[in-house]
Amino acid sequence: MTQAVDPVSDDIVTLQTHVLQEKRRHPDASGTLSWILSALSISAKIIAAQLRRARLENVLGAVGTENVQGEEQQKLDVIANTVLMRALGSREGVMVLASEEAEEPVVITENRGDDRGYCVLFDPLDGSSNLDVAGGVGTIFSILRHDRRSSRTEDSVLQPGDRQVAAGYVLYGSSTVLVLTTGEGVDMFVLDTSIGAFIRVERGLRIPESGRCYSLNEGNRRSFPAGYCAYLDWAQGNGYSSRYVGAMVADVHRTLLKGGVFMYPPTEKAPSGKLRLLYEANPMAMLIEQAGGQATDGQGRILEIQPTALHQRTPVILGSPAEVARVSEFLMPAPEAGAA
Ligand code: AHM
Ligand code: MG
Repeated sequence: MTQAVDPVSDDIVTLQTHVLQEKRRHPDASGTLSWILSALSISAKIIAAQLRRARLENVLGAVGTENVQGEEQQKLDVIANTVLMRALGSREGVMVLASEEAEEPVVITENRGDDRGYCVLFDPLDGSSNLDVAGGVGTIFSILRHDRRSSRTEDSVLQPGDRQVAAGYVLYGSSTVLVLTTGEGVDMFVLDTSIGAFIRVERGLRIPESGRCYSLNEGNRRSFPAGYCAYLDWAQGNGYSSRYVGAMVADVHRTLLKGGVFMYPPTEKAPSGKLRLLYEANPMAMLIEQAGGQATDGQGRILEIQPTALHQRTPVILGSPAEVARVSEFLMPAPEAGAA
């Protein structure tokens, strides 16, 4: 017996159609955001194709240069960055582009004294140390409306994460998955390479309320603040599993779908953690909150942090609300002896 098809709930929706549908719900929108999302989608397809052929084309390994954070740049970091800069830089309405791979934001259009136009911030190829072993890597992006109050156009990128109008990531894994929020829930798309289109596979994605899994680099445990170690002792005593790819996009994607908690705590080497606020933590925090989860730096919501520098770092704890709440409890300072 063939299964009945419901033409409404079983409809085939590409990312492009999805974006047009969203725009139709906001008739006043200029359409600029749709153009930006389309540039991100094209970039993701190009990067996915490059990654698949990387070993064959001999573009694996380091370039021999370091980026602004003193990290060794992989050839594919540079390629992915160039693809995004080219695709986004020519889109009308893009005012500023900021990348993990570039020291300063790139101003495309100068401040015209209004709020029209957008800043797009991205980590072109996150987790790129996984490339040589064909592991999962990703692109992370954050979109802010231009802030006309900023004295210099490029300072417009320094807005707290709760001002993001859209955020998402692309996971280049066993399939290419794009996860997107425009502030009204989280939707997931998978690249159908045979037709070259992202197809929507999930609407209104919700993170599980809890999940018995933690994800962090336990090799750094000796230099974690005591609260994290106490949480790990608790989790291990309660039968939790550990999963860590070492690529934020892959680890956050698993956490989003299966539940649990992902963390990058402060360490001796990186006292503010390793992950960057503006183009790693903020977009992931927006996605996780939009899916019903929580994201904190151990003290408060990541999305409320006022940034002061493009490449600033922050500790990250994000995932299922019950698990983030539990980690936060372990991080609370013990009440002073004798306190009422
Ligand atoms: P990158 O942007 O230079 O690739 O670094 C960020 C990556 C994240 O994807 C991942 O969560 C983290 O670094 C892993 O760091 P570590 O190897 O210290 O566990
Ligand atoms: Mg990164």
